[in-house]
Amino acid sequence: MKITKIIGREIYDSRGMPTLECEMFLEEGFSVTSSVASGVSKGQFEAKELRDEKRLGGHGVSAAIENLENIIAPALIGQEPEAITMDLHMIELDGTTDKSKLGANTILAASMCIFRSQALIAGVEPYELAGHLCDFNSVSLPFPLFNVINGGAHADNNLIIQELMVIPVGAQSFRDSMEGGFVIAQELKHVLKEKKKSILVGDEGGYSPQFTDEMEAFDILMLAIERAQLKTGLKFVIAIDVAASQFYDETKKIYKWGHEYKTTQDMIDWYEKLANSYPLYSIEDGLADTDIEGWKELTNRLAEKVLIVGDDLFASNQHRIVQGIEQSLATGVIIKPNQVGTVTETLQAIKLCKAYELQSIVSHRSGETNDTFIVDLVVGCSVPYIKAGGFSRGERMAKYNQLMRIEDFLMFSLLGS
Ligand code: 2PG
Ligand code: MG
Repeated sequence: MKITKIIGREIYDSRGMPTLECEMFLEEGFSVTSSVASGVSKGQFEAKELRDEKRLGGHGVSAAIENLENIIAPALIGQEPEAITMDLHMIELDGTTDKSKLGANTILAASMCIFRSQALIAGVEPYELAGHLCDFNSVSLPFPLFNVINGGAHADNNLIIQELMVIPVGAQSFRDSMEGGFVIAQELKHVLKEKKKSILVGDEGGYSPQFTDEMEAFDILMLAIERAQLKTGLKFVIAIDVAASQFYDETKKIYKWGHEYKTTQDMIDWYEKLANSYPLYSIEDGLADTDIEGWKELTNRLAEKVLIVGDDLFASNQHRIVQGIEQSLATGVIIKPNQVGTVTETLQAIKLCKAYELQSIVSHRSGETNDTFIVDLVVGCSVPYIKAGGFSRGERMAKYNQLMRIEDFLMFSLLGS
């Protein structure tokens, strides 16, 4: 079944910003659609999305649509969809190392449609195709990292840390994890109300009130965790995304921490204190993406106790992940398709992490759509963790709900009913 037509469409994401949707038509009247997420705390090593120069305040995607319809479409139309060869072909058409010519958003929108078309034609679920392309022969459901408190660039409050997340431990199924997520979100809401704090949510669906300082946020979260543990019998551990590249001064090699300044050493000492005081499971982007010596020390000092995760540091880029492996920079890697711009490269990054026993966490972006592609990556490649936002907002719940549908489907197939 061949590709007959490809069109681009400007839609609006969860923050009301323009983004790209791609529709791919196949013979016999079939079609598939994809849409691309976008970050606000973007790393400098990510593939570049293409935005219009002036339209819609410089956020429009009409140039990306032109590239999709006039450059990518003619190269794909008339052929059977085939993810790997077509992704490589688009990389060649672009010709840059960061996809800045055609745009990582343009290429990824097409790439996800090619992938979905290939699965459709083969009569398999997209997650099965993901596993097949990576040579994995089992599927699994992940642990969710529920982002319950939003700060940094994702909220209008004074919290420096971008994300405080909780992971339910001991759940027997993904559905059980979701019940844990429900209870923790409700309990946190009650605690915040008792403390007379706002329960408005930020970009990723976590609460975003003002706090006296970071410690108050941790202490309030602990109160909710204690109550949720009593109610559910589950254990909850904390994951944080500091997004430290956002407040690092590269020339002075210093972190601007509110009204203070912290050295790399101060940051690491603080994380050690946190790890000794709270059930801290992981620290993402605890240091900036260029503070390489700092990452070495952070991992050296804390990796026994806490998962040390690189996001901006790796930008889902295989070359950067290899450097991280060689220099022992981290023990975990965030995987985001739009950081690299093709499904194939995303799958390769996951495979690399598996081969070198780095924990991978597939992640959404702060600007999301209802596209649930990341769910297929997680399940098909048995990625242990997914980070898809708080326990609210439709675009975040779309991912979690799809995971429950897949779990039901897998259970039914297993039980033969
Ligand atoms: C991150 C992401 C997602 P953004 O830093 O991990 O939470 O944020 O999409 O804004 O880069
Ligand atoms: Mg991050």
